[in-house]
Amino acid sequence: MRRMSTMAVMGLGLALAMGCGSSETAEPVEVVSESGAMLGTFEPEGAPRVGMHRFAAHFAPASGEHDGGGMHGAPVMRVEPWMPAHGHGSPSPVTITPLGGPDFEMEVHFSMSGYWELTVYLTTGHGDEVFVVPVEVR
Ligand SMILES: [Cu+2]
Repeated sequence: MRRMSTMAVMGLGLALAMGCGSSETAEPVEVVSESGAMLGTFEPEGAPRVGMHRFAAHFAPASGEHDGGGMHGAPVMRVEPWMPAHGHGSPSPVTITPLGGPDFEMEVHFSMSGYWELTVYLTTGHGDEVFVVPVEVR
């Protein structure tokens, strides 16, 4: 009897968790590029889960200078997902949609839960920047 009620509670929790991702917090992650020159903001659309997951990406000079000098021309973004604990990437390429200037949308296929890193390569008129974005997938 006790076991039954525990199962029921677990089932309810699972149903709630699967029902609506938007009710959970999905904090934007801010990452400074390896050169220190730029700041990337990566905002998941709902808490990251196994399957396809969308993020908004925004880039700005890390110094806070307002000229946006790092973003001249049309910046190009490339993303490589990686799961360090298991030494594998994603089964599908990341879909990247440029939204103009420093804004992008990306869709990442997480094949399993756990800790992932998204290595983001941004090429601008001023050179290449690399960001390593930590993502906990449930
Ligand atoms: Cu894995």
